Amino acid sequence: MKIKAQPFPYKFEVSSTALVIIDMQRDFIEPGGFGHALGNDVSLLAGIVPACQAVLSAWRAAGALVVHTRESHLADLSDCPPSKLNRGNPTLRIGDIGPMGRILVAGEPGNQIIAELSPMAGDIVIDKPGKGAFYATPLHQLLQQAGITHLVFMGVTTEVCVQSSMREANDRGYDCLLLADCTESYFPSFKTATLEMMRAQGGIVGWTAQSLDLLTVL
Ligand code: TIU
Repeated sequence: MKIKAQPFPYKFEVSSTALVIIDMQRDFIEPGGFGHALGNDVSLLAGIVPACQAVLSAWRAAGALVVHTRESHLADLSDCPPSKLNRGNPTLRIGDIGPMGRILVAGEPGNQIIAELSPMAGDIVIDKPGKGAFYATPLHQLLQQAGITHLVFMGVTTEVCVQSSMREANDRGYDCLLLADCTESYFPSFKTATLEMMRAQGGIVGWTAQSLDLLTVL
């Protein structure tokens, strides 16, 4: 298959491509979570949910692999380095009790993927302690076992976990496509800059496309 993309058309086969949905968790999208505690206006992020749902549903119908990630830490925070725990001046720190349970801790209500994009049996779900999806996770090994060479990315936030994950994937040899209308940032200018820098220099990190261009071929 070939779809319209920047900086040039993106070619892939569904059998060797995974849809990677980064951190579409209540902790980032709903008030009272980690994103909110960091001082961000979280309302912007919910806007991409319908487009993400449309892609997820078409991707499932095509029978292709789906990966979800969650930024989450163990209850004892042994996988959260002091640099991450103490950075900045949030109202609630990682591990503190907020309105949706303990902030960014695995298993807490706020740490769950939003209901609209819930994982299903057969999906891969990765809990990751870092911003990138490959750091301290079995993701690369699982993708290799599944014969995956191409990754289509959606999720939040564009310049933090999505960008880190896509860069890690690119360095591991995956051809990566980011769906521009299925990713969002708390800072619109950062989203724009990230999309531009990923596809610059002949696709130095990968490609960007609109979800409709993918839906058309699916
Ligand atoms: N703060 C921010 O923009 N993002 C994160 O902390 N994590 C993710 O992007 N998932």
